[in-house]
Amino acid sequence: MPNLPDHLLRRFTSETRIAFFTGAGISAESGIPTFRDKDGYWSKYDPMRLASVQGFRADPELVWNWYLYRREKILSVKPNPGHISITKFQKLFPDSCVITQNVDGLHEQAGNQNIYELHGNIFITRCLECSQEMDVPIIFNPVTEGIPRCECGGLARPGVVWFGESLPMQTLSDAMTLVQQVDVLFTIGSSTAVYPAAQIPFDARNNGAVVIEINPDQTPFTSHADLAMQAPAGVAMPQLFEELYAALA
Ligand code: BV8
Ligand code: ZN
Repeated sequence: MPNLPDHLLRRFTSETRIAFFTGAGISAESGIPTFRDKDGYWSKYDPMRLASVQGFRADPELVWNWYLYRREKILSVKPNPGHISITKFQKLFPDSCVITQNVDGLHEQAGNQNIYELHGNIFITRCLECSQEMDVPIIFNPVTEGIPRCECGGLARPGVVWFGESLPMQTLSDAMTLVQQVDVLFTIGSSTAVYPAAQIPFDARNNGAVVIEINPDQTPFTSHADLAMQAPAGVAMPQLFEELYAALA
């Protein structure tokens, strides 16, 4: 049973401009917990304590322990068929881009190109005060070694965007410009709950793009999608790629 109905399949030619917008769900099949699923991070921890500047200043050791746990978890897994399908898609559509909320670097590890990390990267370490990137080990023990400090005296923090922080302006503006121009946007594994990133599928839709959602659950975007594939990314993406590959061959 093909996933793509004919009227959508016909929208794809070798010139089609495609963007892949992704959230934590695309990494779920690699074994990385999401945030809002029933066993996700936010079901166990308070996001404002672990993913905000205030939370970090209140207890930098707690926050570093969480991020170091996540860094080790990510280092122990690999990209899944969802990430790898994008690499295959990009062989057919070399100008396509990946706009991700994820900080795990799995898109890059899978060989994806033209990646826009809206929320930073968990393996980057920055100074809390001057934001300068710091060249320090990605794994350390905050209790026995203490938290590294910048030359300016500021504490090291993970190079991700926390709640209440603005997104990297150039990355966000480049991504928003691309979204104005795409013909097709796939929104994959995002709860479309966190703004301004969650605006992306809506903007694509408003600009006349075909938007295909891949998510086992419903989201606030589902009713706006041209096609909602309620399946895991690691299952749906390879199927979609095969269908398009056959149609374009
Ligand atoms: C900001 C840290 C302002 C990095 C994270 C209106 C407009 C603008 C802002 C706001 C607004 N209302 C509220 C805000 C504030 C806030 C916000 O949006 N809050 C929400 C909760 C209401 N936004 C912010 O604070 C942002 N900053 O607006 O600043 C500003 C402006 C100028 C100057 C100064 C300040 C910053 C947002 C970034 C927050 N950082 N984390 C990290 O540690 O990772 S948020 C965290 O959630 C992640 O970064 C992630 O990107 C984000 C979204 O989660 P998802 O990726 O969607 O993951 P989630 O678990 O939610 O969902 C997973 C989905 O996958 C589910 O739907 C599930 O069904 C599906 N799934 C599961 N398995 C699979 C699957 N799908 C496919 N296949 C599978 N196998
Ligand atoms: Zn500094």
